[in-house]
Amino acid sequence: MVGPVENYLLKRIQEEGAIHLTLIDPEKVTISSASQLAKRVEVCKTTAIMVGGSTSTSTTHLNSIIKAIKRTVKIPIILFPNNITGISKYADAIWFMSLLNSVDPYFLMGAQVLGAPMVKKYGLEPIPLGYIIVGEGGTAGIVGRAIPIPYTKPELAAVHALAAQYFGMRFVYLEAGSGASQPVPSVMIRTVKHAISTPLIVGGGIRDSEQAKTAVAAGADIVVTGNITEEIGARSMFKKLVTTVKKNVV
Ligand code: 1GP
Repeated sequence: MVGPVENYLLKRIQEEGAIHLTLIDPEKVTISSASQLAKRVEVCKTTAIMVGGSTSTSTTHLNSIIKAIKRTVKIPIILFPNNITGISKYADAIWFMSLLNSVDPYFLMGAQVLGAPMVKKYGLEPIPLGYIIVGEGGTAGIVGRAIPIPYTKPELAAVHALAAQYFGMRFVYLEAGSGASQPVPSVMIRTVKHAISTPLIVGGGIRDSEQAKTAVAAGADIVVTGNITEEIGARSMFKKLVTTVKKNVV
């Protein structure tokens, strides 16, 4: 049931305390910039690469990007789909996710029903994930028709996460939205972490190692960054951030 990529993530969390995943938005990269970016983040010891974006719609482009990344790096590539067009047969695994606070059944179960046979056909490893949009919510919140959980209501995020766990979802993702002006606050991360026993992913608006450190201290097992990875000249800062997340590695 638990596949090799999931096992790899769990093992890394166990060994390193917490891990960093890099998100690459196919819409923001070309084939050559994607492979350069992937190489760079692998050198900086990110644990895996997620590929996806809220407004991405071309599977042809997605396939090219993933093939290029795969030629360049050894770390796993995990799909982070916004829709069925976000499924590529060239990836290693897919966050098989439901947007738990969407008001649109399509994002709760509809896309998943359409996507499941493709996941099976392509032999992708599905990793079940409860996705919860909080704070500003950003583009993901708008596209996914979510009612973002305000930062002032951490207990509401916690019960969504607990419901995800009871459904059998093996990871929970607190998403502030890409480029959020304020990342998920500590109190919300801590409240959610206390409610569940699955690994907790936190992302959206994390721009430096201090913010990453704060998220990990509050209980994040996985920190995701997207935007900062694409910023030119952020290499040393990015490396520091990735190292900071791995709390057990001195
Ligand atoms: C968005 O959580 C991710 O899905 C990453 O957000 O681009 O703000 O790092 P950023």
